[in-house]
Amino acid sequence: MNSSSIMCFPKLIKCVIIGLDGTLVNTDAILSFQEYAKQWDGREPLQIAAKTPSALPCSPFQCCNVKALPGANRLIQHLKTNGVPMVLASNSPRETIHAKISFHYGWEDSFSVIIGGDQVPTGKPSPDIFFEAARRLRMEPSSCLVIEDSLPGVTAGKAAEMEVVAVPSLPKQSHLFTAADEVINSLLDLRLENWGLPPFADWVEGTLPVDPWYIGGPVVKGFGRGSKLLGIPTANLSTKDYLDILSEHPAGVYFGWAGLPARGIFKMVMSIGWNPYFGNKEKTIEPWLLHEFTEDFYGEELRLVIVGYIRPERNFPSLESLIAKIHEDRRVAERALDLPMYSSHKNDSYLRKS
Ligand code: ADP
Ligand code: RBF
Ligand code: MG
Repeated sequence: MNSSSIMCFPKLIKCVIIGLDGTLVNTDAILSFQEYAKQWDGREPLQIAAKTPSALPCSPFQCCNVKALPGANRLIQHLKTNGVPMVLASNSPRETIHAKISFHYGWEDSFSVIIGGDQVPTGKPSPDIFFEAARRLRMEPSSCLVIEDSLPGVTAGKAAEMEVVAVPSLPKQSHLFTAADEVINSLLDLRLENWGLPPFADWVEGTLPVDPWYIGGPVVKGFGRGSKLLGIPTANLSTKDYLDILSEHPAGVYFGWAGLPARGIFKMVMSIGWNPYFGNKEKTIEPWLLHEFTEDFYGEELRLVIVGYIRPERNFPSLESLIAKIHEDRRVAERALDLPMYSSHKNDSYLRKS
């Protein structure tokens, strides 16, 4: 479903059912076997489901390392504050779910119901777990919104005749999720109002504040696609020193402050990701410094403080429409960075260090 049809026929969703591994927490880094299941293409449902590693118990060490995905805490807090019932529905055994979420303050109490794979006859992609969730909440399946990162989860949600938002946990997998009602890039892109639920109230003038994060290094050569010719030069940073931090943040368009020790501190808007329009194989970090420079500064140390998120990366029907959108991003970032909540970060000492 595209966003215009969502707008035309607003849904009346009353509760949200969420998966755990890959949707709320990042367990993929630990359970490499999960990669296999996540790439499941729907052709052998039950065989693959039987191998789904989230059904395996995890050791206490592994459970301690289960990190909340971007937007997970925000979503749980928001739904709780607004009194929207939430169910956690995972193929993991109930005990394992408990161990994993016990490290996340307030999660266990936020869910009206938690259902493990050991509490239903058959795990996802069977709809059993979602039927059980609706039954326990006394809701019609059509009033339930499922949020899932994997194909078995989406398949199960649709088999239960629920509305399903897919948030693929592996990059570049969106095209496989045709059964979902909507596919988003990360939980940051969830628009609850499209489903008749209370909207997030933390967007500020088209931007979403994020906990600041920091990257820096020498400016490297990019693809030399002539983005300068397009009027959009981007001072690329190497991704290889930042694989960990990049894996913690969704691809997308962000903004913040950029420091070049010899030149000063500048407003900055950037894309991080695979540039879908160009279909890159490698992730790139592409900051556009919002200042006219008279010369290049390849090799110079560039420091970035990233303070807000604007939108996911997208494909565009033409180069002109991509350029127009990037200019719109520029306007959004320029205006937002004058707000005290963002402008204060201009003084961060990280930007001045050489
Ligand atoms: P590349 O593909 O090598 O990154 P670009 O066409 O994106 O080439 O140009 C980027 C280079 O242009 C930067 O590395 C920097 O040296 C220079 N540059 C000049 N003005 C800017 C600006 N406002 N923002 C970013 N880079 C700029
Ligand atoms: N590339 C895309 O393919 N899709 C995008 O949505 C996109 N958004 C961008 C937003 C900003 C603010 C910037 C600076 C770049 C963006 N790009 C995007 C990357 C652009 O394609 C890239 O900088 C040029 O291709 C040069 O490599
Ligand atoms: Mg560049």
